[in-house]
Amino acid sequence: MKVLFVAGDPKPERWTVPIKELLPEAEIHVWDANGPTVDADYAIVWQPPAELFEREKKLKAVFNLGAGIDGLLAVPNLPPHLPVVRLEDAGMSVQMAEYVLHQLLEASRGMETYREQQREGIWKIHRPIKRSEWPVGVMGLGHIGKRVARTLSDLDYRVNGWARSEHDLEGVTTFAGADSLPHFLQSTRVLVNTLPLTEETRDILNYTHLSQLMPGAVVINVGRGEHLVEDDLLRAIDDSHVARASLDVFRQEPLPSDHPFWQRPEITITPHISARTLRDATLEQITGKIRAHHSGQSITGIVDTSRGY
Ligand code: OXD
Repeated sequence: MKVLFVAGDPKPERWTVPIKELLPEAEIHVWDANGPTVDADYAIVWQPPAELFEREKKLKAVFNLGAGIDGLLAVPNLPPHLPVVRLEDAGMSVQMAEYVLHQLLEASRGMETYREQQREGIWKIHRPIKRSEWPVGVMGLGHIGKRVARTLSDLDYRVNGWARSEHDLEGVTTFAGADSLPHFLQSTRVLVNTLPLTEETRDILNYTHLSQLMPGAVVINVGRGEHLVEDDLLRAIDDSHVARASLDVFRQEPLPSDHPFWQRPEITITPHISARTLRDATLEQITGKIRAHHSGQSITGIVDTSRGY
């Protein structure tokens, strides 16, 4: 069996050495744009070049080194029937839950105010949090969205969840489909986006939707930059409808240094770190699936490419 590693890591041996340890029966190759065709059986990829699919015609499946497969599905020449396998959790959802909780607490516990007071040497206690004033709405109820929703609901926040299809989640009020979106938004003050990027969800965080949130809204985007209409967020902040936003993903990454978001005190920017790919857990999962697939067993995480996730 031949496995091809295709990710722009300047030190690919950080990946290929553990892959070989986990899959000693395989021949491991690193993608070389100028090198020969490998005739690989499996490719492990992150944002691969289009030439991969022009050259490697014997692939039996392609494994994505991330949860979001929008980048991979956008590659021209991706053969329509090639199974695409996304990363399933592999330590990501717990990181996402931590990130969202941190951003929520910054707002709901007024942490910035206490930091400002410290700078001025002021000891002043503000009124305690009323959880009823901070209903959270999680968009997307996959592995990540569910973990976020469960974490916040365990801390007694009121949590709504919205997804394309029906979900049943203890402690979470769930909404399904486009018709229920207004009701979901109107019941939500802290909007957390964990949706996959598809043609249906692109631009979903737009002014029409943001302005339906409860007043003093907080927007936490850990999905994709293309979910958010950037000017619409600035407009909703200028209207004082959205009080703050925590953004981990952007239409252009790295975020250009002259982007208006940098100058806005209401916006917290992080450089796409809300959930890092954890190498050990990721490779254990992917190599386990390669071995299973190679021996004819069924595997989970195969993307429905017509649905886009
Ligand atoms: C992912 C990401 O999709 O890191 O996993 O963005």
